[in-house]
Amino acid sequence: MTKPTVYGTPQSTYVRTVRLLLEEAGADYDLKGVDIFKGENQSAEYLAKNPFGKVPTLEVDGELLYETVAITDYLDTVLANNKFSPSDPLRRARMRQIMAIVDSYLYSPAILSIVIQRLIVPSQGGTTDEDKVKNAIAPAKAAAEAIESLTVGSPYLLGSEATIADFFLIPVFIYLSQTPEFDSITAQTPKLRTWWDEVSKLPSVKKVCA
Ligand SMILES: N[C@@H](CCC(=O)N[C@@H](CS)C(=O)NCC(=O)O)C(=O)O
Repeated sequence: MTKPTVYGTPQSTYVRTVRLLLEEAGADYDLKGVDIFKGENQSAEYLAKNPFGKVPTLEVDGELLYETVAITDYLDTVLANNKFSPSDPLRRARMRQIMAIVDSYLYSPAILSIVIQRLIVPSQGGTTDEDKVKNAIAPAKAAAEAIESLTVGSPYLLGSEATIADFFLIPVFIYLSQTPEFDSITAQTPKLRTWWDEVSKLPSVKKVCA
């Protein structure tokens, strides 16, 4: 297998998900910048790699792969001997369930509404849309509480070993924990708080999410 190349913006949560797996697997890889803040993901060159203009895209052995679920599954298999996917069918299903909750119910309110309005908009000189933030708290809280009900919470979401589910949730928490809404969203999720205290100290997290 050739050295994998990840195309994407280093600040992207999904790019970070893929990089966390690569770092935890001890793999060598290249990161090629595609800056979503400058619209580089909409260039003809990038759309030829990923027709949806989303980051990340992975290139390996002349093949292009997009969608973080597919990329992480592939890398876990070829680079880590499935170390990050439980072999027990129910725990594996729980891992996929948490990943799907992050994708379908957490990412949008947490990142697209709260984080963008609280962190990105003001950093670009704009004014936070308080209504957008307010309306996103309940769905983000519901998603966090659903994950709470499925997690062990210490040290990793599903027990003693990190799984791909951890790599999906960590990048969202990195940003969300920097907003004032984090406390209310995680008020009823003590296991996730313990989990967050532990995983946020991992060297891979410090490296990828710095
Ligand atoms: N379903 C995609 C989602 C990836 C995604 O939403 N990436 C964001 C950055 S975190 C992106 O590319 N945003 C740029 C845009 O939507 O124009 C995946 O799993 O890879």
